[in-house]
Amino acid sequence: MAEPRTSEQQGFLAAELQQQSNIGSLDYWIGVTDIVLENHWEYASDESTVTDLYWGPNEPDGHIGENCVVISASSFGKWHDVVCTSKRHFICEKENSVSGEIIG
Ligand SMILES: [Ca+2]
Repeated sequence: MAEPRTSEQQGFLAAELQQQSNIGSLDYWIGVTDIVLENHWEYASDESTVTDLYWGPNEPDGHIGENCVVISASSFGKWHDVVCTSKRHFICEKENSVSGEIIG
């Protein structure tokens, strides 16, 4: 799952959502959750604390009912907390085999 950890990675994902019209109206899971401790957001892959959060206006708003996060094309790539069992598209993340950097 995509886990935006820098402003560059967040910006890359947001730009991709805007540029690709076929995906431009949809939300996508990212690997961020507060399911372990309410309002403590951590990355799903390693449970490390998310220090840079990119919430949309009035988000997060779901409290204990919404513990998973989508990157929202309709909010220009900002994040929304949503119900974890809802069906969404998702973005995979893989390591760049040459540089070791995340390439999205
Ligand atoms: Ca929550």
